[in-house]
Amino acid sequence: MWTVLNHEQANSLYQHCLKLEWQQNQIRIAGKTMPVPRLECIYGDAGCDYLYSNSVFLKPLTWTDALDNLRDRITALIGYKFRIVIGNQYRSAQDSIGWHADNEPSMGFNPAIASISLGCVRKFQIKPKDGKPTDFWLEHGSLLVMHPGCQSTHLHQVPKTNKVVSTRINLTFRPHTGGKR
Ligand SMILES: O=C(O)CCC(=O)C(=O)O
Repeated sequence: MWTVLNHEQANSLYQHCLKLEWQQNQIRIAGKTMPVPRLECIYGDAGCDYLYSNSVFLKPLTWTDALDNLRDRITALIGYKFRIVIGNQYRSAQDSIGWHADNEPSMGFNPAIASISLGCVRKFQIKPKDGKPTDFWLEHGSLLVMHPGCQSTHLHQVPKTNKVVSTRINLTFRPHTGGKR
């Protein structure tokens, strides 16, 4: 994890992101439909539809200039190319994402995923599938990269917290191959 946006750049991107088209999606788990415990949005290249957990279907909106510029900047830094960005907005301590791997077939085999954090610092945990978690505190303007292979061997989450928190926004830049390996 490293800081890629200075405070001013991170503040301005955070303000931009607050105005994105956030949705309250519903997810189906073990036969029950419930609200996803965070808001989500998706921007990306035309046709890069995204389905996760076999129940949440996301259709990308056209890139905003700020998100497209950020995509180019991340690619220049780390070399990986991205076709969509999924936003997560954690409004409160109860908003979260449980243990999972980002292994949807639409991203192809062994995707690289780049994750930008904005706003309140929250704990991000990553662990080998049968191992112990490592904690990262993802700061305003930071970039975390999950390299190819990570989604096959590891799970990650942002747990609920007892701390007093304000809004956090996360942007995950992802490839999209339409299911081709
Ligand atoms: O909010 C984060 O840092 C993680 C988001 C995440 O795990 C995901 O979008 O799959």
